[in-house]
Amino acid sequence: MEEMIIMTGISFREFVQKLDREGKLLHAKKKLSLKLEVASLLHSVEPRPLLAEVRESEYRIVGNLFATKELVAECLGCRKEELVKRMLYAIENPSEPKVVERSEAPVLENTITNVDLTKMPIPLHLPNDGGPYITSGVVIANDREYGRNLSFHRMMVIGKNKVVARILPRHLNEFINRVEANGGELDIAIVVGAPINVLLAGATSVDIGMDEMKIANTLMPIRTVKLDNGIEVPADAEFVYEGIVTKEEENEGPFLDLTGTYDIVRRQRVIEITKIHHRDNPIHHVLLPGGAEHKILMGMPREPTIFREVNKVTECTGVNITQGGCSWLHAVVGIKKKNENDGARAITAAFAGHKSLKHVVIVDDDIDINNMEEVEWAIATRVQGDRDVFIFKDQKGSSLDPSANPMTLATAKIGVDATVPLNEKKKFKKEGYKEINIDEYL
Ligand SMILES: Cc1cc2nc3c(=O)[nH]c(=O)nc-3n(C[C@H](O)[C@H](O)[C@H](O)COP(=O)(O)O)c2cc1C
Ligand SMILES: [Mn+2]
Repeated sequence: MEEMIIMTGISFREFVQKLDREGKLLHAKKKLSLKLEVASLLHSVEPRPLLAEVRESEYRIVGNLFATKELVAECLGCRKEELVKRMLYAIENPSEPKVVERSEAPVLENTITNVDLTKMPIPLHLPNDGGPYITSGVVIANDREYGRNLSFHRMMVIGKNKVVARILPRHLNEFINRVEANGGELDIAIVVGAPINVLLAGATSVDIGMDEMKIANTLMPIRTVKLDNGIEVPADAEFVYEGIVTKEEENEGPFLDLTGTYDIVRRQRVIEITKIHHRDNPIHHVLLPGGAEHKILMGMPREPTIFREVNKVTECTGVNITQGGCSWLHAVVGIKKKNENDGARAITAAFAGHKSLKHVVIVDDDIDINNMEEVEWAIATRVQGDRDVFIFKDQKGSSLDPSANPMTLATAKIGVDATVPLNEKKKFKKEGYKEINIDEYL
């Protein structure tokens, strides 16, 4: 594959300004309340990006900034169709970001040491939510052996300098356990208003010990700056919260998540926020829970990992994590079938490429994986249930799936092989009528 290197990355702020120049950024004409109004307006204008001032904070908010793949592609300076390959290239070719001096880092233009989260533009999204939530925060943490890790964690504000964070048993959780086993506490930095490469890398699942910031840097070059706690953060971010993961636990939730249904309340770790750094005139990034932007950031980074696994067993032509499947539970995978069992092998590989995937449909490359009517047509005309549907019982599923067991995550998974048997290609060809100029006839 050809090398894909761009020299300069675009910061969160520069992208907001670019969209504004192009007339693609909506401006709310009056100040919004953080209580429900911000969320309601973001929802109403989806997927158009919106900038607004808020009543309860001096800082502005922006949302729906990356609510479509087109917006993501525009920010990365590529075509929508190139995104999966761009991300795969970044995963396979991580590179070291440039570290700059503090004086060169806009994010350090201002530092608040007397933290008061009630003054921050953190919205209450729905009346039944457990509290206001930071939704766009990418947590950066260091481990002595594993190095750096990036991951998203929603955070519910529970005090002036305290949040309770949803931390699934993945890498950050492992870092916490490791430092606590040695009697320490984990320092973290939470980035809000992170550039698109950091957002995508933060949502990418790679092996522990792989530094997602290096993936971000290959996706688009980034400058970082070192904080007092030793953590390097994007130098051009809007906000960075410094924090410590305490041993205290509190109720986290209820929270309306990706699926549009309520996630349960759980005992989760409390994070103490010790400092807030921000650029001049900063903009807080709001990721509307269950909204289009949330879906894009969740689903997109799973497409390259599925692509990679499927490509190991047969030629993969594309992956679509579908919006209707909450951009998490469903995928359509295109293959160039060469062996009769390629469809079945692709199903197993797709599940390996995204552990939370529940249903997957494999199609031939004559089907447009982004057109769900075509995918359904393939299921309708090419599938025999007793031959092509594979059911896997008692699998580990997603904590976001309300139909899975919320404690054990037990779920069934289904793979549908909607590809055509190799020797019957002709029978399944989609025939078309001849194009005609109707003006000659009517
Ligand atoms: C918008 C968004 C919100 C997320 N919220 C959470 C969360 O609250 N808790 C969590 O554990 N993972 C959350 N994730 C998923 C993790 O970021 C993702 O699984 C990541 O790969 C974990 O990093 P790790 O592989 O380094 O552990 C979220 C992802 C996105 C894109
Ligand atoms: Mn990781």
